[in-house]
Formats: sequence, C-alpha cells, structure tokens
Amino acid sequence: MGCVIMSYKLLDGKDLAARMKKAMSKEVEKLASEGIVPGLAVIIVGNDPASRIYVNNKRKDCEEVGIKSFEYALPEETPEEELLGLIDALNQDSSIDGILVQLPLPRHLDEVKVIRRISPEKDVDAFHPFNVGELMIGRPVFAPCTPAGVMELIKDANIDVAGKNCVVVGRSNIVGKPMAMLMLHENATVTICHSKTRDLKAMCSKADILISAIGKANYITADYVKEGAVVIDVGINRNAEGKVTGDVDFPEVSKKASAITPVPGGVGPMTRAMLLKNTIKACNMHNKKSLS
Ligand code: L34
Repeated sequence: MGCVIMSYKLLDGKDLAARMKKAMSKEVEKLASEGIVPGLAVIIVGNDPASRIYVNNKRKDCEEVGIKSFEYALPEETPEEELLGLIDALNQDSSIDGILVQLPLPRHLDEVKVIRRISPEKDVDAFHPFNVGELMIGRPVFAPCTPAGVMELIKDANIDVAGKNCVVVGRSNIVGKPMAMLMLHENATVTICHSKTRDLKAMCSKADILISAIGKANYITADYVKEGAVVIDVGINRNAEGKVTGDVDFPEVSKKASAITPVPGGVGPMTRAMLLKNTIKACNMHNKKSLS
C-alpha cells in the first residue's frame, strides 16, 4: 500500500491578473484608436503605509494597460467638505470614468457619506448603496473588486460552485457581504461567519469552499479545513518587518486543500485587475451614453 500524496492546485492571482491585463491593454488600445482614454481618479487621505502601497500598485497597473490615472493625495486632516467638494468636481469631469476613495479613511471622515457622494456610474469599487443594491438583486453593473477577483480565480481554475458549501469568514461591506452574495448568485450554499460565531472551527470544517477575510495572520490552521477543500485567503497581514502573510497557515493547509491561494500573489493582484476591468467598463458606458 503506497500512501496517497495529495497535491493541490495553486490559485495564482498574479498570473491570472497578468493575463487579464494583457487582454485589457488590447481593449484600451482599441479605445485609444477611437480617441478614447479611460481615466481613473484615486483619492488617498492621510499616510496609512499599507494604503500607500496599494495605491502605488494601482497606479502602476493603470500605466501598464494604458488607463490614465489621476492621484489625489490629501493630508490626514482634510476637512470632510473639502473631500466631498473634490468628489463633486470629479463626478462632473468627463475625463474621469472611475473614482476610488481608498479606505480606511481617517476617523473624522464619514466613510458612508463620502462613498454616497460618488456618482454610482463612476463607482468602480461598487461601494455606493446603489451598486450594493444592484448586486443584491443580482444585476451588478460593477462587481466589487476583491470578491469579483475571487470569483474570477475560481472560474479560471474550473472549480464548480453550484451546490457547494461555501463558508465566508468576515462580514465587511468590502469583502465578506458582497463575497457571500456573488457566491450565492453562483448557487453555492453560503454561510457567513464572524467574530461572534460559535465554534468557528466546526463551521469552517464543513466548507467545500472556505474564504477567509479575518485579518489575523495564520489564524486558519489545518484543523479548520476539510480534506479537499478550496481555500481562498483574502487576508493581508503585515508582521513587524513588513512581510505580508495571509490568514491561512499555508504550509499546513495546503496539504489538505485541493486548491489554495497564496499571499502575496493571490487575491491582492486580482482585486487590482478587477478595478481596471471596472474602469474600462465605466469608460465604455460613459462613451456610449454621450453618443446617443
Ligand atoms: N476603496 N479601498 C477601496 N477599494 C479597495 O479595493 C480597497 N482595497 C482594500 C483596502 N482598501 C480599499 C484594496 O485595494 C485592500 N486592497 C488591496 C489591494 C491590493 C493588494 C492588497 C490589498 C495587493 O496588491 N496585495 C499584494 C501585496 C502587496 C503588498 O506588498 O502589500 C498581494 O500580492 O497580495
């Protein structure tokens, strides 16, 4: 009797994002030949070092595919009225197709109010209540970037979602809730777990597809994971030296999983790829409208 060595499929977000960017470059080139250049405005308030990294990466991505990016770096103490005024101006600006306000915002700024101010047709994050509602009823114009990136990874690996038990750990408006909704639309049976969930380990152990968005390094150990499960790690945690790790204990969990995302190089690059996709979509929408 030989022993069975399980091998897992690495869900390589960096690779898929690169493939998507290649295809999107062609699309943007075609638009450029018609004199159209998609424009993305990114607003960052304050000096959060992680936000800085993500925003820098987003700018590089835009350059790579030919999207024009406009960055607005505002000081930590920016008054709310000033931020809202900038959003109003960008809503009116026809060279801007997408507007993104990097979260989290400094405490004195009301995130909900700020996001509500973005014109829904430029809301490439899909955080505005209008777009949240469209997602809820199953007809999203823009899919929220992180959850949509996870779905792309799963589709690209030909993983069947219908009828599967999907457990999402985390209930944020950015990841957990929209993630659950996208999975539900693909006919998964979805459970959302959170900090008050009783016996998280037992819940996770039932998952065919486990999606972790907790924000605690190596929290999901092998005893949370069913043999053969698909494990998606949305966590981005930095240790004292600035090294990035996910929520999942990758070396141990990968021995049990049938497919698993790495961190870095998993969901993060996909989030950014979906932002580009939404920006191109917004651009196409805006230009069709102005033709009619
Ligand atoms: N408005 N705020 C808004 N939209 C978003 O979609 C985000 N998010 C989250 C934080 N705030 C936001 C992001 O962009 C998280 N997030 C994000 C995006 C990209 C990466 C991580 C988080 C990413 O590129 N991760 C790399 C590692 C980069 C590093 O060194 O930190 C990775 O390979 O996972």
